[in-house]
Amino acid sequence: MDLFWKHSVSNMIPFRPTWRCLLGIFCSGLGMLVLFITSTGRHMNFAATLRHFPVLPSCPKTSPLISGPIDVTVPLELSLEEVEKENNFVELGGRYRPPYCVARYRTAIIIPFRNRDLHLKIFLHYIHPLLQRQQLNYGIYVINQAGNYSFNRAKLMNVGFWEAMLEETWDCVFFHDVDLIPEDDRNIYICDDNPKHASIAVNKFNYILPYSTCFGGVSALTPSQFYRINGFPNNYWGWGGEDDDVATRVFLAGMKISRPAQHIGRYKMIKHQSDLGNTPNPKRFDMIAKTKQTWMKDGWSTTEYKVISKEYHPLYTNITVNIGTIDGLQSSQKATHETVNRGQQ
Ligand code: UDH
Ligand code: NGS
Repeated sequence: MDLFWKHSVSNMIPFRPTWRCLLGIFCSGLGMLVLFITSTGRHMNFAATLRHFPVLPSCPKTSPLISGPIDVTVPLELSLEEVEKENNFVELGGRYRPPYCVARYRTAIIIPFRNRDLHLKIFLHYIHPLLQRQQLNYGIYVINQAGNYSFNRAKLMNVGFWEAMLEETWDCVFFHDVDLIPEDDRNIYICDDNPKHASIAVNKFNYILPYSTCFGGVSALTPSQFYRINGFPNNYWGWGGEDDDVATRVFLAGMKISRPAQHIGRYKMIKHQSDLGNTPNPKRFDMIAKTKQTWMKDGWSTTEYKVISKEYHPLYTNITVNIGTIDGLQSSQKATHETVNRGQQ
């Protein structure tokens, strides 16, 4: 061995494979094989093993795997187990990094949720392969509102932002309705220089933006853009208006809405009935007229909630939260009664 070093290193003799060296290569190969065999479990697969070797190149700026339009159907018979099997490279909690290159972008997807299991299954079936083709480092967070008080989409978004950022410093956060399925994988799930409204062409509206300040469905902000608008409002209980409030925040914070091209920002909305507990909020028009006075006082920094449970499922992280009621976090009893009344209006 001494002789080997003396000759090959000290004397700067060009490298020549010796039987010792070949033995070394053989042993490393054997080591890799053992690692591969011992890591065939779902969440410690070969791709994950590869990542322990810091030799991966950066992913290209534009993924070569992107192909364009996607034919979205609603596969009702598909089971969640089948969707899990389709997505073998996804790690526990719905986390993924490309196995063959280092992702340039890290994106968290936040889904406001209650009682939409069928939609979630279809969403996962389409979104995982799309995000993988885009070569992103991503995580999927389902923020499940506990109880049956009025739904509060915007507050769940604030909760999702907090919870996702606790786990990782994401570059970009997508706020995503569960019933919207992207129909083109050139609609890249990364952030822009301004807050982005991604779902600009939805089949429900004949693929036309319904109004110029529309910001509902799917939107994306960097953490700094999110802080700049003070996040989403917390006090829109029931359907409507909260996304208009966010659009106004974007303008008040001196930014504008960025959008993908019309032929790319296409989505299919899964048909559904109105949900119990999400009837139109009769106060929404008054509220959106006052965003200028409220946006600094009410936002992500004032979001109060309690995490009830956090579960790492194979394809998503499920965070069930108590977000309280219109009266705050404590008075859920009185407010549940109000919900029932409101539902009967
Ligand atoms: N959501 C739930 N559960 C609910 C309500 C809403 O998970 O009970 C989430 C879900 O992610 C959904 C999003 O909040 O995609 C937005 O809610 P929505 O789908 O009710 O709102 P949207 O504006 O549709 O997309 C409203 C159409 C209601 C049907 C009206 C029929 N006339
Ligand atoms: C507006 C709502 C928005 C909603 C948008 C599209 O009128 O919250 O319609 O709704 N604003 C108000 O009601 C003030 S949709 O048909 O997609 O459900 O996002």
